[in-house]
Amino acid sequence: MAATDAFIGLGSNMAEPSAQLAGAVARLAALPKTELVAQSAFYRSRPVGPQDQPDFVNGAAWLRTELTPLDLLDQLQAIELAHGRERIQRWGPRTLDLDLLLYGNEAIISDRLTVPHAELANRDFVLQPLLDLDPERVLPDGRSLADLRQQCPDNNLQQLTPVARTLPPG
Ligand code: ROI
Repeated sequence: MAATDAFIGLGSNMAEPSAQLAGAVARLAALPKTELVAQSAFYRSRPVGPQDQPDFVNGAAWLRTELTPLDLLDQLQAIELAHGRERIQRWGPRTLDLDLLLYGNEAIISDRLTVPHAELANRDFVLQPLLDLDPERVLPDGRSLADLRQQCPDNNLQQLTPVARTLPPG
């Protein structure tokens, strides 16, 4: 099977968020049939949703994978569990959230998965890390990440780390 470029959103606002994200990137890099192409900068962002919770740290990882979307989703959920994720409160604090944002140029709607991620266009803490990784990227419906970023609400992103590429371009 040919490899597909997949983009994973990372978020945490509990138990040393930056360390949670760094650990998650290491686990993503170790997934079967998968290479880590690059990781975005990490950003501090104000919470969307309930405000009575800590700021988040957000980022994204660019994978090149031969896993199917659902196999990749299973792997993401296993990593979340390994990081002690408990689904207590909708839109509440979490140790680690991994979202399958983009899978090649595919549009997927199933009971377990919506790709591109439903909230992608509305969240600067998702769009900016994606732009770090692939500034030319266009969604399956033809909208560019750059245009969406200009139009979306501002969550006061503050860059914490640099962008890091691990594979040569191509
Ligand atoms: N807010 C920010 N800033 N970052 C997130 O990753 C995030 N994730 C969530 C909710 C609670 C909606 N708010 C968020 O799930």
